[in-house]
Order: sequence, then C-alpha cells, then structure tokens
Amino acid sequence: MRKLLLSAASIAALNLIACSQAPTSTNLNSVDSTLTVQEAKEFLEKAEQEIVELSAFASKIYWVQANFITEDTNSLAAMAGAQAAKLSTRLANEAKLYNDTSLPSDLRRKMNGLKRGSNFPAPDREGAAEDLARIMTNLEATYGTGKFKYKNNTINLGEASDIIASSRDASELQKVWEGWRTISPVMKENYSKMVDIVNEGSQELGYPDTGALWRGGYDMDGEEFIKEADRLWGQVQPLYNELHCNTRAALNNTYGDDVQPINAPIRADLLGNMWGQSWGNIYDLVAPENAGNGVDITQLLKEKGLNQKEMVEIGESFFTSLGFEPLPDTFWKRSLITKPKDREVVCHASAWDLDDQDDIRIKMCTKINGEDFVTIHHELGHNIYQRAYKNQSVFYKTGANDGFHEAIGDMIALSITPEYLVKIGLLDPTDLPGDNADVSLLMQQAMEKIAFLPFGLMVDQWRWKVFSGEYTPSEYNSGWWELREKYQGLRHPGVSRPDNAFDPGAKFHIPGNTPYMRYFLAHILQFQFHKAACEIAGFEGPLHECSIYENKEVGKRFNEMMEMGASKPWPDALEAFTGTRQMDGSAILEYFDPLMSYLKDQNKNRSCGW
Ligand code: X8Z
Ligand code: ZN
Repeated sequence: MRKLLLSAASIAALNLIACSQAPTSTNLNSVDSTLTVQEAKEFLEKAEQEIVELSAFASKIYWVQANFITEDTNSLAAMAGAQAAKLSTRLANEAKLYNDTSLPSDLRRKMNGLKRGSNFPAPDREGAAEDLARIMTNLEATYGTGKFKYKNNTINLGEASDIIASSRDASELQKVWEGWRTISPVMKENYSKMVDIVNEGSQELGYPDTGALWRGGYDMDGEEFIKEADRLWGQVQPLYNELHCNTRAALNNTYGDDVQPINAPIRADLLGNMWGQSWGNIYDLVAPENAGNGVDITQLLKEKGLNQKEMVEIGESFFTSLGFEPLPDTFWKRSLITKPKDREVVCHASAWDLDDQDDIRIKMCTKINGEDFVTIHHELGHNIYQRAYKNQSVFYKTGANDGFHEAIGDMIALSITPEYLVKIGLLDPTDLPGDNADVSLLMQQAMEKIAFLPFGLMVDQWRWKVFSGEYTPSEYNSGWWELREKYQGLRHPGVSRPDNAFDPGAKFHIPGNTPYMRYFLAHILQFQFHKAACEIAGFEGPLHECSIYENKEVGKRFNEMMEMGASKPWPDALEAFTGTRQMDGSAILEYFDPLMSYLKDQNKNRSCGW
C-alpha cells in the first residue's frame, strides 16, 4: 500500500502530504495552564482539516511522480514531502501540549496518533524537512529507475526477475543477482544521512530512535512488541526449518555440491526470486513425487489468453461475490495496470486512495503469471479496506495495524482453490487435481508463504539495528547478511560481496522507506482471517480446501472489521472478526499440517539446519 494513509498510531501520511502554511502554534501561549477538553477538540478538528486539504494535493503529486519519474516530478514530490514533514512535526509538537489534559478516550487516541508523528519524522530545525524529503525521493527514484548491463543489454528489475525465476544456470543466476545489486551502492551515503535525520526527529518526539518509534505503533509497549514478533516466529519456525531442509536438498540435487552444499546455508540466487523471499518459482524442483500435480495458474492464464486488465477483473469479481460494491469507473480509468514503454515508473505494486473516498487505484507493472494474479488480489484488498473505512475520521483511515492492511487481499487469495478456478472457468473440471494432490498444492503454497516468514521478519530486524546504531554504515551490508543467514538460512553467491555493496538498497522497501514488519504480521494474520472466515461459512473440511467465494455472510463480517479502520485498538478489530484478541500462528500450522508430516518424512535422514 502506498504510504498515503494516516494511522491512529502514526500519522504516516504526513510524510507525504503537503502544507504551505507556517506553523500557527495556536495554543502555544497557553502552555502554562492545562488546556481544556474543548481546546483539544478544536485543535484536533483543525488538524484534521489541514491534513485532509494537504493530502488531497500531495497525493496527486506523488501519483504523478510515481507514474512519470523525472527530475521535475522528483523535485515536486520532494517539495510536497518537505511541507508534509513540517506539518507532521508541528502537529506532533502541538499535540504534546495536551499531555496533562484529561481527555475522553477517542480524543486521547487521536492525540497519541498525532504525537507519534510519521514513520520518518523530520526534526524541527531549519532545512531538515527539505533534506529528508529530497533524500527519500532520490532513494526511491534511484531504485525505480535502476538498470544494469547484462549480455550487451541494459536490463531492468522486471527483466532480471524473469531470468532469476526461470533460469537453472547457476552462473547466469549469479551474474543477474549480482547485477541488480550494482544499483544500490550509490544509495548508501544518502541512506545513512537519512537515518541520522529521522533518528533526530524521533528523539524530538520522545523515542530513543526510529526503530522504537515504529515498534510503538501497535497499541502495546514497544518492548512487548519485540517479544510478540519473536513469539509468533517461534510458533512457525519449525515448519520453515523443514521447508528449508527439503528445498536445500532439492537444490543440492539439481546443482551439485559445488554450487549448493548439502549442509551450508542456501545460495540466495537459486530460489527463483531476486531476494529469496518467496520460492514458488522453483516449485518444479521440489514437487512431491508420487503425488498429483498442483495447479499452474500461469499456464491457465496463458491458455485462456487473458490480459492484465482481465486478471484485475477476476480479482474484482471475487470481492463483489462477497457483497462488496464493484470498483468505481475511475479505478479503471486512472489505474496503471501495465508497464508503459515510454517512461520511467515505480513498478513495485501499490494501491492508492487519492481522495480518501472513492478515488482508489492500483499501480502495477502486471505480468501475466500466477504470482501477479495473487498480487492483484493483494492490492485490491488494500483498496477495498480503504473504501470500507472512508467514513472514519482522517486519524483512523488506516488499518487496525499495518499487518491488517497487508493481510486483507492475501486472505482472499487463499480462497483461490482448484474448485474456485473451476467455478470461474479458468480450470477445466477434468484437470482438477486428484485427492492425492493435497501435498503438492500445499507445497506450492508453502514455497510462497512459509518461505517468506523469516524474510518478513529480518528486514526490520536489520532496520531496527541500523536505527539504534548497532549496525554502523560500515556494517550495513555485513549486518544484512548476518540476519539473512540467522533467520532465513541464506548466503550470497560468490566468495564475498564488494566493499561498497549495499544489498539492502536493492530491495524496494529500504529505499522506498516502507516498514516491513507488516508483511510478517500479515502472513500470520491472513491464515487467522482465513480460518475465521471458513468457520463463519460453516466449512468443515481441511483449511486449505476452503474457499469463501460468493459467501455474503463472510463479506459482511469482514466489512464490519474493515469499517472500523484504526478507530479502536487492533485486538478489538481482530476480535470482531475472529473472536480472539491475539495474533496467533496456529492457523497457519493447521493449514499446512499435512505438508509438515510429508516434510518430516522427506527430511528424516537429512541433517537439517545451517
Ligand atoms: O510490497 C509488497 C506489495 C505491496 S504493499 C506488493 N509486498 C511485499 C514485497 O513485495 O516485498 C507483498 C508481499 C511482501
Ligand atoms: Zn501491500
């Protein structure tokens, strides 16, 4: 999701909305006496109005820049960003003046949200907001326009990703993997400057560093959140370890001991994905023998000759089958669904809400394959959530927590079962996988979802250590690989990385400045949502066979949770839909239970771990 939203816990959008007014400091002169509830109310109403006006203006600038990256649009986006950062800082400081006012809980929640500032807060000193916004815009544009030379061609991320997905030539994979990472050394200096600036901003807001500010966005103490993430990882780690062991054995079998030794961490370029974050593209190497076939959605889309827009229409019709309104005409007129040939765009998929009402859009350089078919559902999930909470106050127009926002569309995509594909005419009934195909279908899913979990966790473990100063700039890259090995059991190809390497910068969310823990949480939450939805639907079989397609009752209940936005602490929203107040990995374990037995059996004579 594009960072255009405000959250109760973090006014993230203020990084991205503009304000041309000088600080008004309405209430600064009454600092000696405790401000009244009425003054607080008026302050919040005025803040809301300023945010709404400026975000309407800034979001259009960001949209144009992301759809047409040039010197000029970068500079406009940086100007808007600077003004937004200033507004955010001013409102955060003004909100502090109400610390001693005893406020009704709703006003206190809004005030606390304002006091958290944004995820990338600018300090209050002259020029800081401008420097920060310029750096952030440049980092994102450097990533968005990244290209490198390969075999006498200049290729971009999309082309490089296709090679990583399909090539089984270890030397080619290594070259392309290393090639993409030549785009990021240039970012390192700016990145470390940005870290210093936002840390200063976070300290002014009362946090030790920016990592602590981010961890404070979950309706619980930041230290508790660290434990919570560890607890969830502990629940699912045994499944990851089995998947890792089985995948490594298959890679050893394919590439031999020299390329992939049987006991070492996995070489990151062999996993079918540029960052080794999801491994579905090498499913063919791990496909269970003596079991039925899985379902190749890429092949189905190609056989039916579907284009990108038609793929989005299928995604939309899943949501309408649950009772949601169709997407507005403006969605179809204004979204970017295919990569334009004649200009630079930020290709990383995103969902936008330009007027906080109905002007919802996606921006995606969609490829006709199964991976992007799922990503379409992911992005539409953001849009449907945005539209569901459009009547909330601007302070609450965001997910219950950021993991919720990332989980909505993914939860829907878990219902893309073979039976569903038959219902919508994509799969011929005679091609339905047989009863013995469960473990194949689950393996396909696990290579995406289970493989992702430690990556989802490690990205912000890295950023937390960067913000806290535990990793200094000279340790940025070694720290990254320390965590890649610790959590994912991966290593880079080649003997060493170049001295100037900045491999984190070759992953969108680092230069794109998007917190990442949300995706780890979403990978837990989507299975929790799926289980609850299947219970509401009265489904009685195994979780992985359940599809909630066409179930209006599930749609209604899901919408009730989404309508809340962030108006209540996230456990309230979770409870509204699932009946529990805790994030919990047991649904994902239940979903993959048959696969766990299969993996344990496959691995029984192997030495797992790294
Ligand atoms: O960035 C995304 C979405 C946009 S919010 C496409 N995702 C993460 C990634 O690509 O790294 C979805 C899964 C993880
Ligand atoms: Zn997303």
